[in-house]
Amino acid sequence: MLINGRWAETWQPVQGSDDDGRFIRQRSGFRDRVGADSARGFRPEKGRYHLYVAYICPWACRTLIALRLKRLDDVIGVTVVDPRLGEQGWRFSGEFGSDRDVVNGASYLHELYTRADSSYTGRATVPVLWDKHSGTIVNNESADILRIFDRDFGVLADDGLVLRPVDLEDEIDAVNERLYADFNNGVYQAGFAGTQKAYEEAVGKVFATLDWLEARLARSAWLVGNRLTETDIRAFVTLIRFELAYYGLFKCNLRPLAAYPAVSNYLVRLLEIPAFASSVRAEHIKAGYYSIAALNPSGIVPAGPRLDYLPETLASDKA
Ligand SMILES: N[C@@H](CCC(=O)N[C@@H](CS)C(=O)NCC(=O)O)C(=O)O
Repeated sequence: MLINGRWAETWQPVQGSDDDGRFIRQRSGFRDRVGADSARGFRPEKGRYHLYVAYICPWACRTLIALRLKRLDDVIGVTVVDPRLGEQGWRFSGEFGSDRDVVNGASYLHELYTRADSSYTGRATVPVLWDKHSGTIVNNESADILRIFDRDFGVLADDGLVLRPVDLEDEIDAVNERLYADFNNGVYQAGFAGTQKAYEEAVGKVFATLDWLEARLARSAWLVGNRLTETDIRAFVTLIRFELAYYGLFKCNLRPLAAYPAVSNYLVRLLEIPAFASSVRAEHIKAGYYSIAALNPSGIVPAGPRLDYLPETLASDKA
């Protein structure tokens, strides 16, 4: 991570933990908006902003899906980091189906953080929404970036689809809260638990949430209301990684997804939407998660699983 603007230690995956060995995620440091709500005057403009993502990362991929659903592809550029986190964190190598940083010419993502704040202390995480105009980070919190894409780009975005419609706000927020705590972050709490107790607590929450999702999706095609919302994006990014990484590496293995027919059908339906499918690179997900030496010292990436619901094209792009 960065301490006072200097890369201080070899990268390690555990962000923080409490006295019982529970994994704690760092809070994001850059939280501005674009448009009327921007504290620093970031205006919505075509070609001005750039999004840095990793295909392995569920948080980054939720912003990528939102960008494509809102048809902002021509307005905001995208750069993809390498799937494996190295000694200096996320790298731009142009190898493994990832990109070089043509916007800033950086070799590592942490360089963008110190360009934005020369005394930055914290982890250099994806996603990053970068302003090319003033050479700084607008926001590095995926939940905010999702809403920036949904609301802040006005006529530059497709307003035919609203990811957090006003009439559904309360329910979206309530479902998101449970999804985040017990599922999106719950799988990480299972994977990075420092004690048996913390692991069992986390894995229990993950599968209780899958039971709950199954019941909701048996009644309705979408998680909230009768249309696609940001809640579906939040559920998708964890579901698509479930069997590729969390079931094995994070020990979330009480049951496979196939034990949840409504959830499985929902995942297949979401994969039919190009914005969702194009955010998936199975080989990046496997290579990235299984490169975490603390959890997989040999570095061996499993051959499977073969997932019937995953189109061949998404499983390729060898990392
Ligand atoms: N709160 C952030 C979390 C992002 C996050 O934790 N990203 C991970 C990848 S999945 C990361 O970049 N980790 C690098 C590190 O911890 O050094 C968000 O949702 O945007």
